[in-house]
Amino acid sequence: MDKIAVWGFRWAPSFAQGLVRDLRVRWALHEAGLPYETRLIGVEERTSAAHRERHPFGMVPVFEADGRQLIESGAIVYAVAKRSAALMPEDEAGRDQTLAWMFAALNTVDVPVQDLFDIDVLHSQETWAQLRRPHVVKAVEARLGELAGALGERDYLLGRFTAADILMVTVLRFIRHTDLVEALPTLAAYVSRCEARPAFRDALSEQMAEYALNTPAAA
Ligand SMILES: N[C@@H](CCC(=O)N[C@@H](CS)C(=O)NCC(=O)O)C(=O)O
Repeated sequence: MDKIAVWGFRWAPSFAQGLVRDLRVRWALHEAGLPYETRLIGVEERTSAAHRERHPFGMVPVFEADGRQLIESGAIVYAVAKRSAALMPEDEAGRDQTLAWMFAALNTVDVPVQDLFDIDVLHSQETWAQLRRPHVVKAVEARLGELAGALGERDYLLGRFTAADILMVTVLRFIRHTDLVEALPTLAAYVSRCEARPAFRDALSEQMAEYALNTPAAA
């Protein structure tokens, strides 16, 4: 992969800092040892014609490598992982398992996690949110219990670190405002283990440094 660029937001409010999904792309690139440039846009630019051309839903991240652009953080992390043994085993069975757990992160764990994030962080004052919260907490607890069971005593989802861990951990970070992960010691240790990786720390500190540099005067 040559000339890699990642689109993210120039700045994000504190509740979103460290969650914006270009983080998972940056993390994958650091793990793979692939240098990249960032292209930062203002939140207001996401609906501009220029950005819509890059991303039909007006979101970040967008990824560009070798002159080709890609949307969807899961697909982007997969595209990087396909090219790096650091992110995915080279045998077919290992690749299939990595992809399965990438889908599990984004399609099975993320759904209740995002429900809870919406309730607690985006809509906490709404009556519907307060009414719905107990049901969603139960759904998240059940899913996290199952995830902890599947992880068992392994260090990473597939034993060795893969792209699936990048997606799972960046999904779980969306409920960092709760103690639901901490309630499951093996899962909490897994998240800490992944977040202690130099590639994660580099990716996060780069994203945070850009936000710090671009903090609006009124924030
Ligand atoms: N499924 C998409 C979701 C991307 C997404 O939700 N991006 C957020 C930032 S983390 C965004 O751009 N939000 C702006 C908006 O929804 O208008 C992916 O994983 O790339």
